[in-house]
Amino acid sequence: MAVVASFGVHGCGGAGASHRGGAQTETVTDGGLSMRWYRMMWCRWWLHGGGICLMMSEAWSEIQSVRWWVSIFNLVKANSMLGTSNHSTFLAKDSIRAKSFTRASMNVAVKVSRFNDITMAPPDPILGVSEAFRADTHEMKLNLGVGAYRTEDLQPYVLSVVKKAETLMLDRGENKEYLPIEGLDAFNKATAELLFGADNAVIQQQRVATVQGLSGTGSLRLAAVLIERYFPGSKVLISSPTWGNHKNIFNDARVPWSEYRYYDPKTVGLDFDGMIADIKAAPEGSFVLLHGCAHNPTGIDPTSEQWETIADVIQEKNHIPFFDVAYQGFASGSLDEDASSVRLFAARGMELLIAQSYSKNLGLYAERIGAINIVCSSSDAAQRVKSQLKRIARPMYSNPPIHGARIVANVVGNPDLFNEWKEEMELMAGRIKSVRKKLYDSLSAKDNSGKDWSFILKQIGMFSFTGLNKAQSDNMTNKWHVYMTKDGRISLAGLSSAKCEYLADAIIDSYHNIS
Ligand code: PLA
Repeated sequence: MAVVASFGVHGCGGAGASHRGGAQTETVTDGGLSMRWYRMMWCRWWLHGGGICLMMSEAWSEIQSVRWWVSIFNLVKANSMLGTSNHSTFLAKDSIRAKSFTRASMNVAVKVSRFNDITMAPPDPILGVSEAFRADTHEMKLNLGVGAYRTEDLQPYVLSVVKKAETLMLDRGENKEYLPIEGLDAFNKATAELLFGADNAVIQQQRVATVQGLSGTGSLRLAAVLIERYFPGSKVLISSPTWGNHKNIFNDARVPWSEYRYYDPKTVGLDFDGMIADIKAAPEGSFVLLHGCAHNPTGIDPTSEQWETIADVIQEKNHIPFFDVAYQGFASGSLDEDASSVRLFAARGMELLIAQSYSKNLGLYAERIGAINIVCSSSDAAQRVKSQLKRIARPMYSNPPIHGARIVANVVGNPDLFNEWKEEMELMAGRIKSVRKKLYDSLSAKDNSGKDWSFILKQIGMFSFTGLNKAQSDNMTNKWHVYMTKDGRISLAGLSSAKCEYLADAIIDSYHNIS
């Protein structure tokens, strides 16, 4: 319920004559009835039955002035003539609540919001963690929720190649014209080549439809809409567990999904047999969502032999592979190695979808830069698919932002910057690997229970899936001020070597003392 203290109905009907500053009448059309009314700041009191309205003004001094009372009198007269007075359209509406107030009844203008049925949404399971972290004032607090890279001082990091590319762009005095719907050509070319390798047959034969997207999320969403539109009823198979937003993306695009087994808590590893069985059991022609590298949240990737078997089964069942590549270069430190799963499928001549993101590997989180690539069996099909992706993008956001696209195109297109980028990426990936090792060492040294923590070393990418349950994760946050997602995932990209021992204490306490 909103108390209508100030009726901000400007623009409804024509403005009436102004009596004096601050107290003016306006003609308002409401439900076909016209009435003259006073704009005021606090509230209106309607004296019951008398047809008189008493108004509070913005300023006490104004109420004391004779002219103000004259203007009130004029207003009331006008309202009576129009037959509105306190039987106005406001009173006729059930949105006015009457309250008894000594001898007079007070009608506080309270409006029932049209949005009343909208309930409060829960905080986002990942981005909501950062909000809670910001509100915490404890000096030892640690944000291991969102996967965002931090320096050893736990500060956000802007890559030096990004700064160099931005300087180049500024020197060139680039304009801010709209991009085409499909995005920046130079970016689309660079991103597809980075993914497949410039000499890949799919590029040479122009069989890839590439459209710039709003980072990984927006690119996934474009593909989801394409699936909903052109493969109605087809299911997307997603790993259990997966990045939480995958489900939201397919739900909102009205694409049915189901899960395939992926993580085995007993081995703290891949449930490969379960995964293969579930992909086999899915209806023919399903889309199989795969994490290209650095599976989120588990940090467990199939081996190259396992990837071959996954490709076999997908081919047998006529499924369509759909890769989410959000961490190219960030898992191993090598762009080519992290793209090997995608390239293996492309080399088999399969049609596939790949969403890319530059949030992590170029640290362009807020620039929202990524792409959707759809490999088709002919260049003709690729052109048609691209035209439909553009058609999906146009009513959603018209065309994508230019800044991040130019940064990527400049970094990838300039051999010096490209090499420098690879070095910086190795450094970032290396720092994450070193805190992973340090955390493992600290846990092993401090925990005398005999528990084997080596699974942490086997996981790759920015995350570690600790195996802590919700209650234990809550203890990490409530007692230790370590912010993490409730599925037990911690982002090692947000950890410094200096905090490894503290984190190990928190994990040991939560693991052993909370069930
Ligand atoms: N796909 C996967 C598997 C991801 O982990 C993320 C990001 C994305 C796509 C999308 O990122 P983008 O839209 O910025 O390109 N996952 C983060 C952030 C790093 C997030 O939840 O949005 C995470 O903490 O899981």
